[in-house]
Amino acid sequence: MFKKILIANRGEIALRIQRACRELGVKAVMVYSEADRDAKYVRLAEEAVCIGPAASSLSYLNMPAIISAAEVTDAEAIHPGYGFLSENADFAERVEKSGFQFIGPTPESIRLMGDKVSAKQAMIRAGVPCVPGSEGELPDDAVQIRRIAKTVGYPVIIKAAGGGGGRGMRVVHTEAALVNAVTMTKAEAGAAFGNPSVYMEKFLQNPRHIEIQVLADTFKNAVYLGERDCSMQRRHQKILEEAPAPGINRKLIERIGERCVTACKKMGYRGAGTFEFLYEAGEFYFIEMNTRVQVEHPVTELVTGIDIVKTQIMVAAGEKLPFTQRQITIHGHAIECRINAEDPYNFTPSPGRITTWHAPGGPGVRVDSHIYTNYFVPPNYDSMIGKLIVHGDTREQALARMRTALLETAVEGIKTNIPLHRELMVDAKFMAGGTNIHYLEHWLEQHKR
Ligand code: MV4
Repeated sequence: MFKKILIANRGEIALRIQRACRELGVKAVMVYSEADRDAKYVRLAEEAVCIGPAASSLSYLNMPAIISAAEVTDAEAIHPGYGFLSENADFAERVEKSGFQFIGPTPESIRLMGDKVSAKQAMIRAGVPCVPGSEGELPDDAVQIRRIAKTVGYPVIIKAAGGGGGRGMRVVHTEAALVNAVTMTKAEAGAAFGNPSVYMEKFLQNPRHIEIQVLADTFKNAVYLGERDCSMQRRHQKILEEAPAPGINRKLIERIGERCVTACKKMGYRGAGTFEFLYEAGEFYFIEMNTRVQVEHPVTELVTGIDIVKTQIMVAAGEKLPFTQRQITIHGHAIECRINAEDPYNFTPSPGRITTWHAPGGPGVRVDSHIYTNYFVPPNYDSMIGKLIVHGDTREQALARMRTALLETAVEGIKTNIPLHRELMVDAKFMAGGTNIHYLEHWLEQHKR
C-alpha cells in the first residue's frame, strides 16, 4: 500500500477520500486554493499545500501546481476525485510521467471513453447494447447523412464525440432540419471541444437514466456493484439518486452488469467506473462511460457494503480486488439527496456564510459533507455542499428515513435546496418509483411559485 497520497480535489469528496486514507493507514496530502484555506479537511490534514488562487483554472485545474505539490510532499499517488482533472487523459499521463501513480484508469482508457464515438465502438465490440445510430462518426456528405437518419428513424439526436454529460447535442425531428443541425452541432463541437466529430443516435423520448458501477484491478478481475437510478435531474444536474433502480428486472440488470464486466476486462480497465445507460420500454442502451468516482457512489456503498474509494486506492496500489462477483449482493435500498447552496425553486447559487448547521442522524443515515457552522461557501465552485444518504431494508423505509433526516437537517445563512427534497420525498409519483429523466422539469413547471 502507498505511504502517502495527494488528494487533488476540494469539498465533500476531498474529505471522503481523506477518510478512506485514514482507514487504510495512508497519509493524505490535501491541496487547497486561497478560497479553501479554512476547509475542514485542510484543518484535519497532517499536510496541506496551497496550489493557487480561488479560480479553478489557477488551482484545481493547474496541473504543474498539483504535480509540484506531490513532488515537494513525497506523495506516491494522486487521487483526482470527480470533476476538475479527474477525466483529463493528459493529466493522468503527466502524473504517471512524473513518477506518480494516478488513482484511476490508464490515460488510454480515459481517452478511449472520453471520445464518445470510440467509447461506443468499444462497447459494441464488447457486446454492451447501445442506442441504434450511425456506425461511428457522421460523414460530411448530406446525402449519406440523410440516408443514415432514414435508417435510424426520426427523431434522431446529433451528439458531439467530444461532448458528454449533456454538452454538444441536438435533437432533430424532420429531414428538413437534419443537415443544418449537423452543421451547427459540428461547428459548436469544434469550438467547444476542439473536435468537430459528431455521431447520430435514435432519440429516446422518455427514458430513465440508469448507471452500472464497476470496479476492476490490474489482474483482469472486474465486478459490477449493481445499478443506480439517476433519473431525477434538471439541466443535466442530478438532484437525487437511488439504488437499486425501482421496478427493473434483476435478471436484466445481471445480464447488463456482466456485459459491463466483459467490456472492462477487454479494455484492461482499472479502478472505478460507471457505465451510463438509458432505459426505456424494458431495454438498456449504453450512452457513455465515466472513468472516475461519482458524486452518487455512496448509494452503491450502502447497498453493497463495499467502500468504493478505498477499493480505488487499493487497486491503484496494485492489490487484487478483495471480493468476487459471487460475494457481492444488494441489501435493502439507498437514496441520496444532493444538498446545494442555491435557491430551491429558481436554482440561482447562494454562496455565503453558514450561520447554523445541524446534521441529521439515527439508523441508516450518512452525511458526506465538509461544511460546519460558520463555514463560508465560496462563490467560485459548484454549489453542492454535501450529500444526505440513507439506507433502509426497503425503499419505503429509506424514504421514511430520508424524510426524517431532511426534517432534522438545518442550514441557515444561505439558501439550500432542502425544501425541494422535502417536497419530492412526499410526491406520489416519486414515491411510486420509476419516474423518467423529464419528471423533475415537468414537476417544477407545475409547481411554479
Ligand atoms: C440521449 C437522450 C435520448 N436519446 N440519447 C444527455 C446527457 C448525455 N449523457 C446523454 N443525454 C441524453 N442522451 C438518446 N439517444 C436523452 C439524453 C438526456 C438525458 C440523459 C440522461 C440524463 C438526463 C438527460 C436529460 C436530457 C437528455
